[in-house]
Amino acid sequence: MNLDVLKQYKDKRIVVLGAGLTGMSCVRFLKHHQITCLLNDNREDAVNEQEFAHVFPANQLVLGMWDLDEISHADVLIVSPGIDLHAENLSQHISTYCKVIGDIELFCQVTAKPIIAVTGSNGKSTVVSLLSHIAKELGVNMALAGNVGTPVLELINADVDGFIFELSSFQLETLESMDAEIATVLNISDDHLDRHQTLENYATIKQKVYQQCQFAVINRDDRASYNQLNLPKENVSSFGLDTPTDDNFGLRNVGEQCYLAQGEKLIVNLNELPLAGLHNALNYLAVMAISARLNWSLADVAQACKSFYGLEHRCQRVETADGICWINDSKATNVGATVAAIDGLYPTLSKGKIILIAGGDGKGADFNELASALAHKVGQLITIGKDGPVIARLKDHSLFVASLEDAVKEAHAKAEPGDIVLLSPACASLDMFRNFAERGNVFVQAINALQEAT
Ligand code: UMA
Ligand code: ADP
Repeated sequence: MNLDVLKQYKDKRIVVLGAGLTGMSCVRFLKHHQITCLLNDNREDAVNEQEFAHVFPANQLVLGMWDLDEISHADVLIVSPGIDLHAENLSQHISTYCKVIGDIELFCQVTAKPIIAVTGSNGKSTVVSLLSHIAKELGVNMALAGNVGTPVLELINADVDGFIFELSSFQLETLESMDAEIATVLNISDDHLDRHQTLENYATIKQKVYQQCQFAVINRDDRASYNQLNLPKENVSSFGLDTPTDDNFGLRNVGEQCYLAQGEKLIVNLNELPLAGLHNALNYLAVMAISARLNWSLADVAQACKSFYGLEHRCQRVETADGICWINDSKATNVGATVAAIDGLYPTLSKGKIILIAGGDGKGADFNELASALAHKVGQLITIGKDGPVIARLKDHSLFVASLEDAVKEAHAKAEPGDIVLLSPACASLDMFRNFAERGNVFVQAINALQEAT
């Protein structure tokens, strides 16, 4: 670790914005290195003041409002990812001499260990969790952190050989010193446009990982995810659904069977892998490309993939005895994820229809990109939440209902054996729920309640 870097933070006015997981990890890290800071959160009850004073006696705490005086005099602002400096009108108070960073930047300034950085609009958590699972199966000691849940600084002292990071666009905004061993932007589709304004701006932020890595794994099917790439050819490998050339990754058909392949070499039959749908085939291919660069045996990697059954709330089947296939895809918080779920499930219908439950907070997305899938692959649309009425307008005979429980009741009334009822909201959950996990759990509970009642 390069702890000398931290000298620049000693005796500086440091303000940490946000007292959530990230903010608290920063305060703890700074305290560990005898660096004091002020923690500021505009929520009144963000932390217990007495407890904070006890654990961090040298630090100041300001809750319930932005401390504009401190912010405007700060030398360093460490900003939590959920805080939009523009929306909060904070940027106008930040001096031109102030360094604005995030927790990932602080981590990268200090660490010398290899980092695998994964970003993109969809599939990040699946890919990093799968990579972490494979590392364990292969006996490679790597820690998983970032947007997936554990703030990176919590693990900075971990006794590991390297880190697997899931990075969000919010975290990338304040990152400039990463030197990742491998980085990938899995894909780009509308997300967080309420914060990033345009898709171009969002794609540019995502591609910052390619300016801060030694080797890039790109999705050749999604030009917007790599159109700013500026690395020599030998430092790039690609994945896509077409037949791969050279040492790149893709799909190869042999008779009726479809294989993951590197160039001409077959790696594993897609049928042998647990995660269904072409979007997951892409996720597997990205993982293979990263693994190859790490010199992991692809046969061993394929074997390890067979024992990874996916994460909760991502196209997960809810067991029932009613002959209806209920699917919880609550983590589909943007249009791209919902289109991927519909496209992936539609070919599995032998008869019947898809009943889609969608809606919530669309974060400024353009829902028209759902129109084609709704028209051709969805039989009935039921919507909920803030943007439910807007989505309902995209399909005839749609229903807009007041709650997820009501949506489940309506879906049950309209469903016949052989149908799929898919909760894939294309929206964030925060207008109705604490998070996507609560939304998924409410969905499952409502299904179970119906099963008991009938
Ligand atoms: N806060 C304010 N004012 C604001 C916004 C937030 O004071 O305008 C305060 C809140 O009162 C709260 C704190 O900031 O006390 C929360 O900070 P935060 O929203 O940055 O959340 P953290 O708890 O630090 O969690 C963050 C990520 N959250 C977001 O990006 C919104 C977590 O990703 C991440 O797991 C965690 O850091 C560890 O790295 C969550 C997420 O929703 C899962 N990510 C988005 C996504 O996946 O789409 C990007
Ligand atoms: P993220 O961490 O990027 O949000 P997740 O792995 O949690 O990604 O998956 C989020 C949603 O996106 C789920 O609904 C999942 O089914 C869908 N999804 C997963 N991988 C992809 C992909 N490669 N392309 C499109 N959608 C995907």
